[in-house]
Amino acid sequence: MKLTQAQFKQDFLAEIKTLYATDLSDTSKFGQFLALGHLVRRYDGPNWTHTSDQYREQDRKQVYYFSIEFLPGRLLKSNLLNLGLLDTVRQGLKDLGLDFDEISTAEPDPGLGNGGLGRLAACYMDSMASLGIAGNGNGIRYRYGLFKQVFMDGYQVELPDDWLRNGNVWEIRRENKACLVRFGGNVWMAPQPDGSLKAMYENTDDVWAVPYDTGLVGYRNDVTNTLRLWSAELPPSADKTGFSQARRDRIDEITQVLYPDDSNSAGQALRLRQEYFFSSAGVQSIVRHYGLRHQGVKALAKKVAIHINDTHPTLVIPELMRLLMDEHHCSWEVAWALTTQVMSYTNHTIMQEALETWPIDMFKGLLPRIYQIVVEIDRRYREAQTPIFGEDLVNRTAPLGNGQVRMAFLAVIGSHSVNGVAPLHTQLLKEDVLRDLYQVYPERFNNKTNGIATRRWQQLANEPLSSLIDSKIGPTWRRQPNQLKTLTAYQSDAKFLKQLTAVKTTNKAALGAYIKSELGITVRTDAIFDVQIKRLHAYKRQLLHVFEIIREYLAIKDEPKTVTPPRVHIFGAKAAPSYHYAKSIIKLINALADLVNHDPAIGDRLKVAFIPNYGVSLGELIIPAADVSEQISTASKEASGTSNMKLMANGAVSLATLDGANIDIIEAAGEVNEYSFGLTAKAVYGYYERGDYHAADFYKSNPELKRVLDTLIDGTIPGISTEGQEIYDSLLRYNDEFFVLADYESYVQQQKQISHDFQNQKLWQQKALANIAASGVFSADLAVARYSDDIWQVPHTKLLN
Ligand code: NTF
Repeated sequence: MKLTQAQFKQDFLAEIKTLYATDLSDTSKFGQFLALGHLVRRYDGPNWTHTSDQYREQDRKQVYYFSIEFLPGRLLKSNLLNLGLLDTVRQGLKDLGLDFDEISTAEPDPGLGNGGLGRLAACYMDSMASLGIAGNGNGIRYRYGLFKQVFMDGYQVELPDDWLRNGNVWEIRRENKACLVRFGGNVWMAPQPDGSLKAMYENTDDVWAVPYDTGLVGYRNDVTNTLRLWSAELPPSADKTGFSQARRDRIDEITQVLYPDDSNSAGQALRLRQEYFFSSAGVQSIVRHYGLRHQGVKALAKKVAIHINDTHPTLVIPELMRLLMDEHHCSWEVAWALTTQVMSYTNHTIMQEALETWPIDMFKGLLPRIYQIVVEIDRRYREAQTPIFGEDLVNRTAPLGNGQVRMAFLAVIGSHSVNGVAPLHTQLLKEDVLRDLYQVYPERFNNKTNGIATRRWQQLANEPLSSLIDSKIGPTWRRQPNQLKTLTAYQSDAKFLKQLTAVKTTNKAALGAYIKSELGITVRTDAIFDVQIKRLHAYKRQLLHVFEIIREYLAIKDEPKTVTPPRVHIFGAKAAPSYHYAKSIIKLINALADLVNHDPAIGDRLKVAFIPNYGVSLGELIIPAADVSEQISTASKEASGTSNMKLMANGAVSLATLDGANIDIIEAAGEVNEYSFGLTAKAVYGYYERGDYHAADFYKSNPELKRVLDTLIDGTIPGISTEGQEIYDSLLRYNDEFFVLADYESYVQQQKQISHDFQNQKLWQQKALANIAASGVFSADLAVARYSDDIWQVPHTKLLN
């Protein structure tokens, strides 16, 4: 949109007056942020209204992306960027004596996701808006986000993440769009005079689902889509009938807090209630919209695509069946045909414990009508498939089995498309995790490699790099990220490579200042910034990284005269509160950091910075400063990874196992520009099949590894007597489930190579540049365009290849 600086300043000052009845000088940073937020809402208002109107008038097919997590990050700066107002506002504020960055960082970070899954959902929403796709997000408005992480004595302590404390300037409460979600009670089908059956309910526990809408601004295209998050409240009828405090608590609980686990979904009834709550409310609002508009819902599949982001929203399948049959009088056959055409499902992990299942008794008690429908889906599936695939396979794959409702199976059976998130992951779904269902529905399986929103992860997070890129290849890449590949032409441009180093140094200084203020650690900007940022999980193997730090520490102590480039090892990771082992590793890292950072013999050659409370905003600070991107999961375990792509796009080289999308990154940037190591997925599966992995052999045969491991229990690292022993035992007594010891040697080899190569800055920056140039293929825009073409069948702005 067009806005002059003068107009902006006038609007901003007026907004301050309206909101606070005082002068600018009397307002806080947060107050200024809020005023800006209101202003942006006003500037974007016409686009948002216009977009919704257009979708309705043109009767466009719409995508509804259902996800139990969304991690959008701060919105002020990204909305300004996308509206094309960032420079005007920044300059205008400067004229008023204000600093935009200080104001924008006063915005709280919505902590409404655990990690990759939620952030991916946010990146895809951004891309849908930017590609002009009629896309809607559907999720939960958690009162409290994932916990705020602090360290006390090196241990993780979880504090409430009260992100809504000061309200949320971006959302609109739309009570007129609320709907009722029913739990429990009894249900029966009563014959009607016209011969149909009507679902009758009694003694249900009713919850009022109230939507809060947030505008998702597309990149300079006048499109603003909607993210709809549902909040659980007492139904208005409670005013008349009265209610108990217990009932109110039971309702409040549903949207009170985000479940803090990602890969382990413990079978808790509350989680199931959350899942049905937002699935039901979302599907009800879709059907209401189309039911009203089309006088019936027969055309639904032409107008609606519902995407199931991991298994959590799988109940959209029986819920849509329920609405079509019970409220819109469709036959089972018609309802089922519509449902499977509308639904598509993405799987995000092969970790067995994350394939959600619910005990039938719990499920039946909470969702009696939905259970009846699942029983019928199960019955029909068995009836249709047993003659073809035999009883054994059908028993293994039916929605109901072993006393459980199996959500992933239900999702596959009720969708027309099932995708994994990187080629290796999709292959493993076909060969292992969902092998049997792949026999039944081979045509449904496809791969959609993940992508990242380059606007946030390059343009917003790394302005110095973005300007440098503009100066070389012009700004087209900002809309067409694939154009970054034209940067390859500058591989031998010595001046440009130096400028890249300078950009990196600037970003390292910014991160260094944060590390200094938060942790009191001084880091050198000429050090290698070696970064591992992701949830703390055994399979992600932060432990392997720890072993390298111990090795480096011992090496400096042994041979203080040997010259190696200084290193800063940077971690960001939250552990699920109930994940004891992961928390022990946090303690280990902090204890090691204490030892290393304070050892005068080490000086500034080696530093360890575990930055607490990692999230989107910290990612924006850390990623642009990284030299090395640690992507070191046990091959086969990381479905894709997305921090690998963000780090690559900011010129970090990957130190990576052949896992998830690492494989594709290595292929895209070229093997010589990354550092790969370790067992392949095939080798890991080989160990499983033969059952001949003996971790102790590696310990016995490698004296350096033995020495490193022994520091866990010999007092070298103070303060970890129980944690050290526990970790040591996990490796040697319980045989190292994630093959840390098997990969140690090749990992260390590559770390040494990195130290060697980093000293040749020209060579290093060539690798960095190769990564940036190849990163465009991992843009979320391209990924979302593929979903649109292959799965959702909706039009979008064309992208260059
Ligand atoms: C995560 N899965 C995977 O662990 C990552 O590899 C992947 O990049 C992201 O999804 C996005 O696809 C989950 O968070 C979950 F919940 F499935 F475990």
